[in-house]
Formats: sequence, structure tokens, C-alpha cells
Amino acid sequence: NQTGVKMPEINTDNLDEKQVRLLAEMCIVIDENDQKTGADTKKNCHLNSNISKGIARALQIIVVGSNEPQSRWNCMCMLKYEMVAMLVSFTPTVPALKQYRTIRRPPPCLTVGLRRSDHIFSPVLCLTQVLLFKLLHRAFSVFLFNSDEKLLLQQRSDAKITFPGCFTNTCCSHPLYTPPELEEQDGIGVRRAAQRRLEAELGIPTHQVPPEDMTYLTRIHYKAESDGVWGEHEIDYILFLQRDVELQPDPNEVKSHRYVSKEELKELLEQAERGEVQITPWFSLIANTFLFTWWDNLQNLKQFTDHQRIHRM
Ligand code: DMA
Ligand code: MN
Repeated sequence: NQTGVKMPEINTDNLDEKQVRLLAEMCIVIDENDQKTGADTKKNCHLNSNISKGIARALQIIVVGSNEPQSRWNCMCMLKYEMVAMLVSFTPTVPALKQYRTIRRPPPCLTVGLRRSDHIFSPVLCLTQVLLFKLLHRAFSVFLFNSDEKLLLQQRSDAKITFPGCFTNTCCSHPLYTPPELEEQDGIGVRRAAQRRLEAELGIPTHQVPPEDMTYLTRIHYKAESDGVWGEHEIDYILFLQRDVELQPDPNEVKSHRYVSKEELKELLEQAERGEVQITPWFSLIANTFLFTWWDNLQNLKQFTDHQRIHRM
């Protein structure tokens, strides 16, 4: 792993081989304001031990008084959270790193000055902070409607590592840490990732779902456990798209699919309420908040686009 922090050893022997291979994909790690701070594997991003408790990246910072002359510090370096985490793991054993000066910068960086030696330590002010990093990554959820304004749902395959067998919106996944999918203007990177995954999961030819036809509505920040080991902690870009498409779902991804009317979706949500079927937590959140209003206005969605706010759910 990139962080220098020991990750728990997770046994993946009993999981689907294809899905385990996908755990090596690099997701985009972000802070709570959706500013990218680095990359980490799909595996690390989806372990509850990294996203719920946050203990793996606890950091003690000693802030030394501001009247310390700048020359005493032998270097100033911009640290991404991974490096801060590395410092934490080294701090107990490397005396020279015991004292360092921090200046809070806007995310994603901390500026840390390292002292040349540790024996001239004279703190004017000692402040101890503990920062908890709860690994968070960027994701998207596509809602595809046909010309009859019916919504395409998928049931996740039993092979999926998170939320197997659950009913959910058309397609969900993550933009990868690659130049085209990192691009942020109007959510273009995320829309490119959506085009890639609509083909991978549902076999929709890429020319039928070009990024320019997708409406990026808003972002939702949520956290949910799938089981004791795996879960989600994401800022999720909501993408709407209306188009009649050809489908050829990959059974390793999708167990079943169907187009539903509003009435049929309400029926499914009630079934889920009664525990007769399972739906994903993010689909449940969106279905119970924005979905029906947006669905009523498929032809004029612009009024609902909000690229400023991040809805915390
Ligand atoms: C992750 O979806 C994204 C959201 C919004 C939950 P996923 O588990 O289906 O990702 P992938 O298809 O890449 O496994
Ligand atoms: Mn995810």
C-alpha cells in the first residue's frame, strides 16, 4: 500500500476471483470537500477498518511556538496525508521527527517543518492534536431512463463484494486515478468513468452513452457498511441520462435488470421496507429524497443542478 500504514490482512480466498482482481484498481482519495488528496486501491477504500474507525491514521502533531526562527527548520515540505501517516508510523522511533512544526493549510496539504536535530527543542507552545483520517473516495451513480421515462434498475450479482444481490440504480462505480477520469471541470472525469462502466456492467455500447449526454446533478456524501469487513464511504456524483440503449449485461456484475415506472419503483421500495428484497443504501437514500422530483422534471433538469453543495446523508 501507498500509505506506509499497516493495512489489516484480509482474506479474499472465498470471494469471486474476477471481483477480487478489480480490488487492485486505484480510486481517487478525497477530503470531505471533494478535493483530491491521493490515490488508494479499491480494496483499501472499501475496508470498514479504514473508513469507519479512522484509527489507522491517528496523528499527534506538536505545534512549536511561532517565535521559533524559521532558520531552525531544515526543511519545509508539503505533505499529503499519506506522508503524514508515514511520519506517524516513524515518529516513535526517529527522534529527529519527534518535533515538527505544522501550519494548517487548506486541504489537502499540511505544511510541516522538520527540525535539524531534536536536542534544541524549546517549545513555547505545545499543542497536541489527533487527526483522524477516514478514508473517503470519489464515486458516481447513473440513473438511465428510456424514452418512456422508465428507469433502468439493476440487481447486483452475487459475486459483488459489497452489497451482493441488492437492487439499485442503473450503474455505480468509481472514477479511477487516471488523467482522463481525474479531470474535474463539470464532472467530466466522472462522466467518462460512467461511460466506461455502463459498457463494462451492462454492455451498453459507448457511443450510445457519451459523457456530453449525461447531466451531472449534485453530490452526495454517505457512509454505509455492507458487512463486517466491507463498506462504502464516498462522495457520489449523481448522473442522469435519457436514452434508449442496447443492453448485454455481464453476469459477473449484474444478476438481473428491468425498467420500472415510478409506481413500480414505489412498489419495490415498499417490498424492501418489508424486507422482501434488498436495495443498496445509496439508492434508498436518493429514492427517498431527490429521485422522484428529478424524475418528474426529466426534460428540464438544469434547475436542479447544484455543483456547489455536497449533501451529507
Ligand atoms: C460503487 O459502486 C459506487 C457507488 C456509488 C456505491 P460498485 O460497488 O458497484 O462499484 P464497482 O462496480 O466498481 O464494483
Ligand atoms: Mn465505493
